[in-house]
Amino acid sequence: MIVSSSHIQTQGSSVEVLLYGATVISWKTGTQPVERLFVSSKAALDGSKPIRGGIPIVFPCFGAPSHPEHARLSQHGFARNQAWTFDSVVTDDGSGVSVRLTLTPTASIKAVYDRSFELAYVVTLGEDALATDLHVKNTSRSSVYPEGNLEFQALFHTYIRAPADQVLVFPLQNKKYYDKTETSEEGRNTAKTEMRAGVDVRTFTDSVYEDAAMPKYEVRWPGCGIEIKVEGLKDVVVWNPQREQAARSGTWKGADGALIIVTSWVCADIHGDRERYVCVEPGHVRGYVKLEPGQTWIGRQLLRVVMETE
Ligand code: TA6
Repeated sequence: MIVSSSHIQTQGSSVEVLLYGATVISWKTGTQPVERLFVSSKAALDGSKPIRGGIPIVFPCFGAPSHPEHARLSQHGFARNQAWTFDSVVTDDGSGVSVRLTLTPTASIKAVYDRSFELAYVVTLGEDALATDLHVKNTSRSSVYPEGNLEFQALFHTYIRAPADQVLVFPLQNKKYYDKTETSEEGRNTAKTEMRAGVDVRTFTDSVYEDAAMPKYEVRWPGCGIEIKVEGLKDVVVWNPQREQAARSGTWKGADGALIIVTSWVCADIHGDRERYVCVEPGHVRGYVKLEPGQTWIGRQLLRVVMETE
């Protein structure tokens, strides 16, 4: 289904964006140049399924749908598995080159989602920086409240190429988060407070930091660092599946009345290459953005290589 990709290059840096999902699948910087994003060796790049890597766009729902309007959608919504339309190349004042892609309700989207919207995605390549801006416009003409309202979640599911056993994410200390690795619903819905100065992903990590709203995050490992500045994105997710461990344990009464206690650990490397990336995902995923007819929302991340020793 991939129609084509858009490839822009400036001063050695380059970015490649597939029209499928408007997914950035490569961002290279420097004179080498060095690839800064991770795409799994198990990723399908033929449009058959969402790409495991790069920067998938999550819209209009994050994770399993929970809003009534999203009931027929799959995990992370539809933006990442639709063919977007190439709109234009925008060369700005020399600080970078931008491409603009758009997505409006297609027949396949309308079959599962009956809201009026227009998405525009602007990817801007600078010398050592990459910006991704998602514009969401409520194009409903309904003046009837609340039918015309658009309620959604949005997130950049950014896979940063880094050694998972050494990388740390700053600054999240004292931030409230929800731990999706908890095995109970109650555990997953109980807020925790981050005590660490730097968050690691040496073990299975799937943490949703609410209202982290930092002007910038830093992803650091020996010899390199990526800075992520955000606008309009109040939450951030840190994820690496490592060996997702599903503990199956419990106590059952055997036929003869004896107690049977079972504890088994199932390790699954279902994602592949887990040791070579960390996902740092700015978004609005706790609660919903609410747009009235005619309103537009913009979420932006600016990635920059801030430190590298040759
Ligand atoms: O952002 C973290 C997460 O929500 C994880 O829970 C995991 O599901 C990951 O996204 C990947 O989701 P995917 O649908 O791409 O397999």
